[in-house]
Amino acid sequence: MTASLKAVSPSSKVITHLAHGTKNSEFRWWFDSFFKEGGKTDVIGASFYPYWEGKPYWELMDALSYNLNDMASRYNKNVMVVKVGGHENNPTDTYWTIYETINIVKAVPNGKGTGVFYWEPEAHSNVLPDSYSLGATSEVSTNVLQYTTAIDAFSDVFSGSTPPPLSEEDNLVSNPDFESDGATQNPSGWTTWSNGNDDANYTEAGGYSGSYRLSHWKNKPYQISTYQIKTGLTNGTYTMKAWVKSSGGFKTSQMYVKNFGGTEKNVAIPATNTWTQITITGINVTNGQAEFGFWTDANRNNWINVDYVEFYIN
Ligand SMILES: [Ca+2]
Repeated sequence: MTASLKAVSPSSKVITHLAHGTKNSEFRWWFDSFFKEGGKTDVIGASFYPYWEGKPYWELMDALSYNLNDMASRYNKNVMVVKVGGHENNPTDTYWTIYETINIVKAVPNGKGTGVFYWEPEAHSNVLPDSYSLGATSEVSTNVLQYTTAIDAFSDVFSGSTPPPLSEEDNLVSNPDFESDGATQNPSGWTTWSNGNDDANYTEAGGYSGSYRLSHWKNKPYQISTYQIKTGLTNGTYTMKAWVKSSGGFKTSQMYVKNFGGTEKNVAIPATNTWTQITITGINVTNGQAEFGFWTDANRNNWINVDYVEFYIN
C-alpha cells in the first residue's frame, strides 16, 4: 500500500494509526511486528479519547506522553494525535484535553511531534443519525450548531494571549456548568433556598458553555438562593467567577460568598443580554469552609442566567 501511494504522490506522508494512544504495550506489540515484517510508514498516529477510556484526561496525560515519546525514539518516526475529542456537553474538559494534548505533542523530542487533529468537531448528537456526541458544538436552535469554547484551545495554546478556563481538576464547584441533569429544577450539586418558589430555580437550554445554564425566573415576585457549602478547604485566598446575564430590575441580585471566616463578599449581577464574567477576588478562607452562590430578591418577571462557575484557591 505504501509503495503504491508513493508511486503516484512521492511527497505524500503515510500515517499508520492505532486507537488507545495511552497504551504503549499495544503500540509496541503492533509496530514491532509491523516493522519486522517490512511495513513502512512516515508517521505513527494515535487516538486519544479520555471519554472512551472512562478516565479524566489529567490521569491519562503521562501515559500518552510516554507512548508518543517511545514511538518517536523506538522507531525514529514522526508521531501525531490524529483523533482527539471530548463530550459536547463538557467543553471545558475538552478544552483542556486539547490544550494538554498539544503541549505533549509539542514536547516530543527532536521535533517529531507533528500535529493534533480533532475528529469531527462539527458534529452534534442531535443532528446525526448515530447520535455521535464527541463533537465540539452546541445546538443553539433546531439544526443550528455553534462551536463551543473547547475549540479555542487550538489557538490559545499557541497565542498564550487568552487566559484559559480553569481546569476541572482545580475548580472546587460541583456541577459548575449546570450540565449534569439536562433541564431540571434544583440542579444537582447545588442547594436551593426559596420563599416557597423553588420552581423559579431551574436549568434550561442556552448555556454560555455546553448546553445548559442556571436560571432564576418567575412571573411573580420571588426570592431564591442557589448555593454550595464547601468544607475541608485549605485555608488561603480564593477566587470566585461566573458567567451571567440578567434582566435587571431586581431588589437584590448578586453572586456572594460567606461563612469563610471573614465578612461576606458579593458582587451585583449586571443587567445585560450578553454573557458577562463577574469575579470576587481576595476571599480569605480562615475556617476551612465557604458558602458561595447566587441570591436574587426579584420583582415579577426578573431573570438571571448563570453558567460556568469557578471557585478555586489562588
Ligand atoms: Ca453550561
